[in-house]
Amino acid sequence: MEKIHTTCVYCGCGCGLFLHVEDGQVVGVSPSPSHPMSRGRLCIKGWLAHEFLRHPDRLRTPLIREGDRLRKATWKEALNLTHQRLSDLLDSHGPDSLAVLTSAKGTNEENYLWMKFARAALGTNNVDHAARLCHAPTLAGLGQAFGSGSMTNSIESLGQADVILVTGSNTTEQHPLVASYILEAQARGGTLMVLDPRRTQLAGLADIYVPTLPGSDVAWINAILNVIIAEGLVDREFVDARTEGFEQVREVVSRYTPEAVQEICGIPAQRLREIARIYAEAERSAIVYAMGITQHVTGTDNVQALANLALATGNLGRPGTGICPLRGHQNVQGACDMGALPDFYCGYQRVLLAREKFEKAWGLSLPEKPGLTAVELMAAAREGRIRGMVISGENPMVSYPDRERIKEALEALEFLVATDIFPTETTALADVVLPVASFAEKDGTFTSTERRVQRVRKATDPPGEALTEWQVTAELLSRFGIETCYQSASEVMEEIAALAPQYGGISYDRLGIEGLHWPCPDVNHPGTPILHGQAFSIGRGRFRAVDYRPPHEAPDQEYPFLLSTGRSLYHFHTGTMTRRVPLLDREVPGPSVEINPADARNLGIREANRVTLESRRGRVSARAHLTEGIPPGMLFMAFHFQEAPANQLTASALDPLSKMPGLKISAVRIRRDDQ
Ligand SMILES: Nc1nc2c(c(=O)[nH]1)N[C@H]1C(S)=C(S)[C@@H](COP(=O)(O)OP(=O)(O)OC[C@H]3O[C@@H](n4cnc5c(=O)[nH]c(N)nc54)[C@H](O)[C@@H]3O)O[C@H]1N2
Ligand SMILES: Nc1nc2c(c(=O)[nH]1)N[C@H]1C(S)=C(S)[C@@H](COP(=O)(O)OP(=O)(O)OC[C@H]3O[C@@H](n4cnc5c(=O)[nH]c(N)nc54)[C@H](O)[C@@H]3O)O[C@H]1N2
Ligand code: SF4
Ligand SMILES: [Mo]
Repeated sequence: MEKIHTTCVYCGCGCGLFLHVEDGQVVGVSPSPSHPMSRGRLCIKGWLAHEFLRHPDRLRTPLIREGDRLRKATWKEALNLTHQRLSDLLDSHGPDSLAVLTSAKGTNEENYLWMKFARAALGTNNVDHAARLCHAPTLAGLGQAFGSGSMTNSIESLGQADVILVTGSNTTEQHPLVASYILEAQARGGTLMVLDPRRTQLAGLADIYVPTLPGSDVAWINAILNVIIAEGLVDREFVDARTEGFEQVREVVSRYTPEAVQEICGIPAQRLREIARIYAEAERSAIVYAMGITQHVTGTDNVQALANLALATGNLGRPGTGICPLRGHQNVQGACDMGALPDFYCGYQRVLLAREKFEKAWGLSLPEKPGLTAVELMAAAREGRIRGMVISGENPMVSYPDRERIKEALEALEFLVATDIFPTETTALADVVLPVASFAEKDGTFTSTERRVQRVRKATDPPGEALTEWQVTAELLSRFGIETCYQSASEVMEEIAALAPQYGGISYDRLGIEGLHWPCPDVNHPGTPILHGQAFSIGRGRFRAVDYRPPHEAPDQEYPFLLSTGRSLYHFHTGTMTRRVPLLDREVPGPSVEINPADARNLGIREANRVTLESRRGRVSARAHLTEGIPPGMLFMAFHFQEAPANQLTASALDPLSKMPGLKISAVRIRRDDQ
C-alpha cells in the first residue's frame, strides 16, 4: 500500500493527511503526524475525506444539453461547443456579457487559469467566486486597515494568546483544528471570551460567554473601544508610532457608551466594561471571527470595528495577538490570492493599477473596467446583461441568496457551462457539464486560512473520462488563441510566482509536508507566519470610524422571527460531497429548524414536528428541533439541504463596500404544517 501526503479538501484549517492507495484506488485516510498545524489530528470529515471519491454519482463524461435533458458527449464536442457559444456571445454582445465563477474547492493553479481565461480569453473582469459570500468584507475591511485582508497570525500563534475573543465563529464545528489551538491557549491559563447570538459548543467551554443580538456588532465593538479609551487602556506608543486616524475614531466612539448601546446589542453595560478590560489589559490578545461578523450588510464595518480594537491596543504583529478571520473553504484564501476577484489580479494587484504589467506578461490587451461581483452577476443575468457564464465548482442554486431569483438568473442565461465532480442543482441547469478530477486525482496547491501554501498530490486517476481541470482550462485558453505550454501544474505555479509578489519564492520543490506561509517573496525566503511585525505594507495602520446601522430587515408583525443560517460539523455547504458519505449522512440525515423551546411551546410546536418557514422571498418546510442554544425570537437553519434550501428565504441585500449579502438575517414566520 502506498501513502500519499496531501491536504484536506474541506475547511480552511488545511490539515495534512495521507491517502492510502491500493491497486490504484484510495482505500483510506490517516492523519499526518509531522504536519506542523494538524500534528496527527483530523476532524471526522478529514478521516472520511476519501469516501466520496468512488461514489457511483461521480461525473464521468462530458454532458451536452439536448432539450430538457443532458446527453453524454465527447470532450471534443463539449469543448468545441463551449468555445463556439462563448465566442458567438462575445462577438454579438461584447466581453462584459460574459462571466466566470471560479471554485474555492479548486487549486490555486486552476483558479489562476480561470481568472486568466476570463481576462485574457474573454476580455472581461467579470470573475468572482464564493469568497464574495464569505470573506469579501474581510478583504475590504482588513485590506483598508492593514494593507492585507488575510489572517494576521498563524493558527499556532493562537495557542500563545493570553486572551482570545471569538465572535461570529462556531469554531469547534466549522474550524475544529483552529478550535484545538484556542482551547490549548485556555488550558495554558488564557481567557476565552465568546460573543455569539447562539450558544455554540465553544461558548459552553468559554470562560465568558456573552449572548449578542444578531446584526448589532458595530454597536458592542465600538462600546468596547469606548471603554478602552475612557479607562486609559489605549497603547499610546503603538497608536502614535504605527497608526493614523485615531482621533476621528475617538470622537465617534465617544457616543457609544456601554449604557447607550446595551439595548441595541443586548449586552449589559457592566459586561461590556468587563470584556473591554480583559481584552485590553492582557499582554497578548487575539480576535477570531468568521461569518457571524462578515455576512451582514454592515460586514465591512463590523470587520473595521474589530481592526480598530487591535490597532488601539497594539495587538498586532506579535505571537498570540492579531486578527484571525477564519477562511472557510480549504482554498478560498488561495482563490482570492489568485485574483478570482473582479477588481484584483493575482497577488491583490488592482485591475486599475496593474493592467499594463499583465498585458506585458500575457502579451495582449486587457479590460480596463473592474467587473461585477458574484451576486451582482446573478442580478445582471436576470436582466439579460450577462448572457454567458462559466461556473467552475460552485453550486449557486443552493449556496447563493434568494434562490428563486438565482434560478431565474441561471435559466435566463443563453449559455451556461459548469464543471464539477458530481451532478448538482446547478449543473442540472447547464448547457454543457464538464467532469473534472477531485482533490485526490490531481496535483496542485491549496492555501489555508493561515496563508500556508500546501501541496495537493495526485493519488489516483479521475473516474471515467474526467480530466484535471487545469488541463481543461488550458485547452480552452488555447482555443481562444492564448498560447499555453504548461506541462504540469508546477509550471502554472511558476507563472503565478513570477506575477504574484507574495508567491514569488514558492515552488513545488520547496513545499514538502509543511508548505510555506506567504508572503514568501523570493526563493530564499522562509515564509511569514505573522504579518505586520515591524510595519504595515501601507505604512501606518489605518483607523476608520464606523457607525452602527441596523440590519436590512427586522422582524415585524407579519414576519416576527429572525432567521439565521449556517452550518453543521457533519456537512459541507450544499452537501454534494458529505451527503454522499454514509457516516456523515447518518449523523445529520436532513434539514431541521432550530427553535427555542419557549417559542415552540407558544406556537404548539414539538420536537420533530414538520414546520413551514416563510419569508418575503419564499418558503421551506423541515422538522423542528427544540434547543436552548437558540434565544427566543431567533431561528436557525443550516443551508446544506436542497430539499429545504435555507436560501429560499434569504435576501440579496448587499453591503455597499464589499457586496456581501446579509445572509445571517432574514425576517420569517413559522407555523406547524398540520395547523
Ligand atoms: N463542517 C463544516 N465546516 C465548514 C463549512 C461547512 O459547510 N461545514 N464551511 C466552511 C466555510 S466556507 C466557512 S465560511 C466557515 C464558516 O464558519 P462559521 O462562520 O463559524 O460558521 P457559521 O455556521 O456560518 O456560523 C457563524 C457563527 O456566527 C454566529 N452569528 C450569527 N449572526 C451573528 C451576528 O450577527 N453577530 C455575531 N457576532 N455572530 C453571529 C452564529 O451563531 C454562528 O455561531 O466554515 C468552514 N468550515
Ligand atoms: N444562507 C447561507 N448561504 C450561504 C452561507 C451561509 O452561511 N448562509 N455561506 C456562504 C459561504 S461562506 C460560502 S463559502 C458559500 C459556498 O458556496 P459553494 O462554494 O457554491 O458551495 P459548495 O457546496 O462547497 O460548492 C462547491 C462545489 O464544488 C464541487 N467540487 C468539489 N471538488 C471539486 C473540484 O476539485 N473541482 C471542481 N470543479 N468542483 C469541485 C462540489 O461538488 C460542489 O458542487 O455558500 C455561501 N452561502
Ligand atoms: S479541520 Fe478542516 S481541514 Fe482539518 S480535517 Fe477537518 S475539515 Fe479537514
Ligand atoms: Mo465560506
